[in-house]
Amino acid sequence: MLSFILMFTLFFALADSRVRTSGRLIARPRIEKCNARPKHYLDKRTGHYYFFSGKTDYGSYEASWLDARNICREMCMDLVSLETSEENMMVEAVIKQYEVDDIWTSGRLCNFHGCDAPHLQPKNIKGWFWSGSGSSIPPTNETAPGWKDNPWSDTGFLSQFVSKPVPQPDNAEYLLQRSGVTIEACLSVQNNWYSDGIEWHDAACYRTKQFICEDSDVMMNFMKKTHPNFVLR
Ligand SMILES: [Ca+2]
Ligand SMILES: [Ca+2]
Repeated sequence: MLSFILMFTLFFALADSRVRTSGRLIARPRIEKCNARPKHYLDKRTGHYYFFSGKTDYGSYEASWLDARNICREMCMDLVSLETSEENMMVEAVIKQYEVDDIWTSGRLCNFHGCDAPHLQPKNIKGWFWSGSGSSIPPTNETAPGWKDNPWSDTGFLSQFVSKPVPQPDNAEYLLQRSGVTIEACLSVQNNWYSDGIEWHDAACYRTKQFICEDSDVMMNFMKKTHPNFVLR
């Protein structure tokens, strides 16, 4: 159901470039950018290429979550969706190798119109999904099948205020300063901010980070439909 809602939303977003999220445009893919996209890593099982922004002309540039998504989407990609522990290990290796503080993934809290379905409750546990692929993220308080442990950090910013660790997602920024933009609705992979290693954290989407893009089947299919002679390289 969630993926249907997402596909539906995406269809109209693509069909009408005036559709806005968070007050800004959703970018359409562009042929020349798709074919010139950087290819740093390949997942042989899916044929998906990935790139890390810090290894490109973007250098140390950091983008908000939506801006980072749009950069990826213009290249027939999207922010990385970590459906498998292999992909997660690849991201961990990149963060380690380049000593990155944190990166954006496509992970998103379903906290907008159409997210009231019972199977998405409670939202902080069952309401997360990969906006890049449309698939849901396993419950945040469990270790998913095929994973060696739960990738969400078991601690974070709020832990200092109470006597026990407060696991992620904790919506900390919103709890400390309630406003429309401080909701921690986007998923970043952070490098040892709380002596917790390289782990998943919910973070406010306006914050700027480096990012990893992954080939998007949705973007590529859109290009094939709208440009029948398009051959992606
Ligand atoms: Ca993926
Ligand atoms: Ca958090």
